[in-house]
Amino acid sequence: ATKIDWWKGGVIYQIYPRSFQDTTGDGIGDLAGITQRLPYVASLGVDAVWISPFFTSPMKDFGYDVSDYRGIDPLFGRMEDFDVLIERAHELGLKVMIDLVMSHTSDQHPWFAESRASRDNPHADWYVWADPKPDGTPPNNWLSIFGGPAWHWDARREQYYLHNFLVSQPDLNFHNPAVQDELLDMARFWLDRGVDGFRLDTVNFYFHDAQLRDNPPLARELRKSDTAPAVNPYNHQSHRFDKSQPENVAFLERFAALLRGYGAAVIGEIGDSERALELLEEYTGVAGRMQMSYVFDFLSGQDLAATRISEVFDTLHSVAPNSWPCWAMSNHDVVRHISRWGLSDPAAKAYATVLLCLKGSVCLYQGEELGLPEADIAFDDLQDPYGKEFWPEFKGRDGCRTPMVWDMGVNGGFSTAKPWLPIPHAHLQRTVVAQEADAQSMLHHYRWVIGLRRRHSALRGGDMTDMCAQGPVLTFNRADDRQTLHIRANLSADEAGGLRPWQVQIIEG
Ligand code: ISL
Repeated sequence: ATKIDWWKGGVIYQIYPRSFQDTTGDGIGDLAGITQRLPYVASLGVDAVWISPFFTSPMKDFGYDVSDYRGIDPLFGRMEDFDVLIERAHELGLKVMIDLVMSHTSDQHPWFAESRASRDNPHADWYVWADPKPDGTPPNNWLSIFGGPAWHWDARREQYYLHNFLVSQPDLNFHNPAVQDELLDMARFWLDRGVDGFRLDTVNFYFHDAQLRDNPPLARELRKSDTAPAVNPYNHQSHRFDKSQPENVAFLERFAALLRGYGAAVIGEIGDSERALELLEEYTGVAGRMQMSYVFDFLSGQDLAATRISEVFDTLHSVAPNSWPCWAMSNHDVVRHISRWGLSDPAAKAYATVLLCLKGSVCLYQGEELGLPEADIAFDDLQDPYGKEFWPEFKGRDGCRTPMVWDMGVNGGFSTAKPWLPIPHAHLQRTVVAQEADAQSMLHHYRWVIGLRRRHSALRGGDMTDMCAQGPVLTFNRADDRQTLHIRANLSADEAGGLRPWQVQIIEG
């Protein structure tokens, strides 16, 4: 049997640093807090952590707007804290993946400060600048994911710059080789500090159409349930990124070559794309430009029926047969799946079991293992700029970003100070300490099913065959050269196919 790489079929635990553990008493989590809680993470049996951005940032998008890629934001600590975190993680057998946001920087980044100062400075061409149309309007019809045009007028340069997200997140010009070289150097910097891999934010957004052509009309009706968060009246033109991107493939190959030298892995986030599955194959298929791709199939929708799961894998089988996806049901951008799908505890347990039996890698989002529901955040407490823009149709992403609840201490043991987002009372019924003491808890269930996956090579790396949905009953097999497992899951609250409500049967043989 060939050696299976750690990431292949691995379970990756996503940590949102602002909300994991505060050690400084400012109501915001930090790196020392993550280190303090690593034994808990290791106790879950996961292979790796993915830590959302902790780099120097004005925090307009809570770290997804970086102003120094090689610095730690003082809110989160210092470089020494990061070195300790890595060392401790490795002692515990955990890999560390960090989140690189390379598509754009903060407008506070020194590169952008210089770039906007004139049209002929060393960084003049590091961002995407364009002249207005003769009538003064933006160069084309591109729209920002976070609302409004994707172009912002800069009075000093008398040009527009491109931003796919916030105005304060100017888009780096990947067509400029100097930009690519610098970003590769930056990745090398973190590899040398010992990280085991990266989550690449918005990997399909790196390159823009160099000819700045208008987007074509909509290829299909925007279905509100398609993307998550569900309601964004402006993002319907983001399919400009779906054009084939030979330049991106070339860049990812350079990135892959760098990683090979370190044995590191990447998981690229393919977002807002109608061609997500084609890109999945292009990036993670036989050519191996990335190890894994983060896909959104289970991060959206009003429910997750057995039929939808089998449809996803049918499509995957025909469109991206050699790909290696990374599945997730929750993350820091979408409504927690317990609330999104209105799941009872038995239902949430069944979905966890199914998720961890699927072929691919799996990302779990902090608090998911506690069965935390989405928090209801009042407008006055709102922090997310995306939410402020679209309230009340879309309430933003704060509801899934509230702090972890550890024990019955003040603020659930998260912080001695008022947390940056309020902790819902309902969450305090579901603390780690309370669930450790209850053999039937969600936490114990996650630990059990993660352990099951660890102990069965077929669940981690085996083939997946014969997937089929009959009504609410999903069946499939996982097999490698050592074992075969038959999985039957009743994804409904009624008896079906001889299974109790929400029962999942895993039979070896
Ligand atoms: O959340 C989404 C649903 O519409 C996606 O479109 C999301 O905006 C996209 O996948 C990019 O997300 C990532 O980059 C953003 C950042 O705000 C998100 O937190 C991050 O996950 C910009 O850097």
